Amino acid sequence: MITLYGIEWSRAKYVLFTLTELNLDFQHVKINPFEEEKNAPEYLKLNPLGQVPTLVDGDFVLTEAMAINFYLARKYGAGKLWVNRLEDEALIYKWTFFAITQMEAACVDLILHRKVFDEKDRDINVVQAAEQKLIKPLQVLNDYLAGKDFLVGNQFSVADINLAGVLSYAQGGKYDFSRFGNVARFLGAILSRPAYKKVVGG
Ligand SMILES: N[C@@H](CCC(=O)N[C@@H](CS)C(=O)NCC(=O)O)C(=O)O
Repeated sequence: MITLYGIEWSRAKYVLFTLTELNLDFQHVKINPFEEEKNAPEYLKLNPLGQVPTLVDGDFVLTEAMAINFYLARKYGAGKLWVNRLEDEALIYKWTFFAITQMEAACVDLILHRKVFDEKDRDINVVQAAEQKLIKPLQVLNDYLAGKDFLVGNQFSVADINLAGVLSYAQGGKYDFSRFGNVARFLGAILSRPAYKKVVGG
């Protein structure tokens, strides 16, 4: 039995995207990270940081969204979301770490300060700094995606889920991707997949 904790607009969405692509049966406990339920003693036993997402698969408990996605893709997604060559596996790690270390914080800032927070709590300086921070990695990504539909091995993989999931926060934060045409094309294609639309209710 698989259980996933975390509401769909949180980072749990990366994992929900993977679970849905793999057509796995799972129980979804929609913990809202802005509510105190994240600090309930029973939940803190699973995730001592009081954060989402958390995956429970049988008696195995795993936190950290990207680690969860690697685990699910390897365990249930051979030939679908995982790859065979060691070099391609390394590229899955590379693009996932690129997404979370170079871009995720800025993407989250954009959606918080352009959409989620009340108007009075939004900070234009944070928005501008986030937009600035994204330029270099998006240029690198844009160059890499020239002539490519997917990040790794010419096939859809968990790397596409992870990186597009991160950029979905910038998209939700009204980031204008038009000057990064390859990224815009890639993002449009990955976030149009039926599994993603099912997760976000589109
Ligand atoms: N590195 C963690 C970050 C998890 C995280 O920060 N989740 C947010 C929601 S998107 C959260 O639970 N925030 C509540 C808090 O930090 O108290 C992961 O990727 O799983």
